[in-house]
Amino acid sequence: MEDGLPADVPRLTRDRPAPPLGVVHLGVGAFFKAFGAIWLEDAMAASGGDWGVIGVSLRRPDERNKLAPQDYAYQAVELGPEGRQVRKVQMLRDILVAPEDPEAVLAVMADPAIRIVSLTVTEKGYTHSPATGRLDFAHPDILHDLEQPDAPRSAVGFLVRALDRRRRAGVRPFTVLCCDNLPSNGRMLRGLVLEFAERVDPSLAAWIAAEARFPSTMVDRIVPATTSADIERLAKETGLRDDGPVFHEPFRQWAIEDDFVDGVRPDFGAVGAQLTAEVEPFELMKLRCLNGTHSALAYLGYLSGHETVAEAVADPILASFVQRLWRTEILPSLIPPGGVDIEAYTADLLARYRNPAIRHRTWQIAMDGSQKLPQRILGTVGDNLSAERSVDGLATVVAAWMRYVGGTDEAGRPIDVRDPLADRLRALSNEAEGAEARAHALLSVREVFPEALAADPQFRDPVARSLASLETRGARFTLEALS
Ligand code: CS2
Repeated sequence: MEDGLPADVPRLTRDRPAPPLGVVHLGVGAFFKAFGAIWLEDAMAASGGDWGVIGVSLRRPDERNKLAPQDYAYQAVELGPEGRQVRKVQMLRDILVAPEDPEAVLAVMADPAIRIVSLTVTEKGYTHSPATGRLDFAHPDILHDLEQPDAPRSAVGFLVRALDRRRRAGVRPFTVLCCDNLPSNGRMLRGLVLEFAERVDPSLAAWIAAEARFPSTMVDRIVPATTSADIERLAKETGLRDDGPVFHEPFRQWAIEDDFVDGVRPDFGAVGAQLTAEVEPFELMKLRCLNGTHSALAYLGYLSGHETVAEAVADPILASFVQRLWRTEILPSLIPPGGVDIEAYTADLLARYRNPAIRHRTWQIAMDGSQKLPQRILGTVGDNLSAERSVDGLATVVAAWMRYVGGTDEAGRPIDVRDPLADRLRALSNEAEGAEARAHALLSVREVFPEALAADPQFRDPVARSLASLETRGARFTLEALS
């Protein structure tokens, strides 16, 4: 067999039916399966409610194809430093593949039983400009969705058209629960939905603005992509075939703005989620401390020849660089949420990165950098420049991203750069003569760098200097010279 499992290994099955429907989740993938689905299952076990999930894949059928033969049950494996714990998750009732049947997706989103539509569609799934947070009306999916009311492709298109159906049918709107790593994610998504709805029908936009709810959230759990080796090993341990398991760290944190349509929501608070009036301090802390250093380790770790985050932080040069970033550039930019000991928070992050059971590839985190840099790195840079603090470390991260998207590693091997702007970034990088011109060419990409930031010599010069050093002397030497 292709995956190396003997044909007679029995398949994982359900031991109970999925709960009655309450949620549609857009973007079923490893993160939702290891995070949202588990919180929902725990909240129902604690306090009841009908929160069964219909998953939607907006692009590919893979997840449905893996889970359908096992009736949408799968295992979630917690990888602690001291061992593994396997749990069966049984919240999914079905997975719809949007391009196969967009009408079925709209119909279920319009069903009055659905009270929440949650999303993990990754940064690029919001069809917005990462630098401005506004909807990209030139995006092909948005152009398509404005023309085709009954067959959307984008998450924003589905949300607006489904809300429109509910309004026409006299049904209350659902709560839109954004679970991606974007700043003020609910508020931002509300803005995108309203921009689109305004083009469709201003009275629809007014109804959504008044009646729908878009709580912001901070989500946190490290969930690397599942590999076929993970699947085989699990089958050997359990004696069961499961084509869709997920592997995750023990840690989880979910801070949610407590603002749901008619106050109706699962009892997340009973199982440890933080329901608060203000999520922004949690989001900024997590995006800048965790995702910011994750991206730093992704680019500088990859260029230094490290395959995983755990390997990268085992390299003393990278570990001290990350600690320096926190101490001198990231923490000074933050006002931590009340009661949080930020030093302890970053010490815990380092311990999480070191977890030897987690193989989180630097290449995976390096993906889609053009969509990630603004909220992970550039916001911090902007705050530090306003306060006249140094940005040398973060400028080195930006330069490492530039070095990476050029598409060739330090040994001259090609890098498989995955990014919606990959072709343009590579062309800009290759056409420029010399590191300074290359840095300036990439700083002109307006989806990523706002004009004022790109023009500021306090940022532009260290970026160009670091890129020159990365190109001539390499990542490890550049970091050593910084400290
Ligand atoms: C990572 C995140 O892939 C990435 O870009 O930085 O997925 C990270 O693992 C999660 O946000 C942790 O909560």
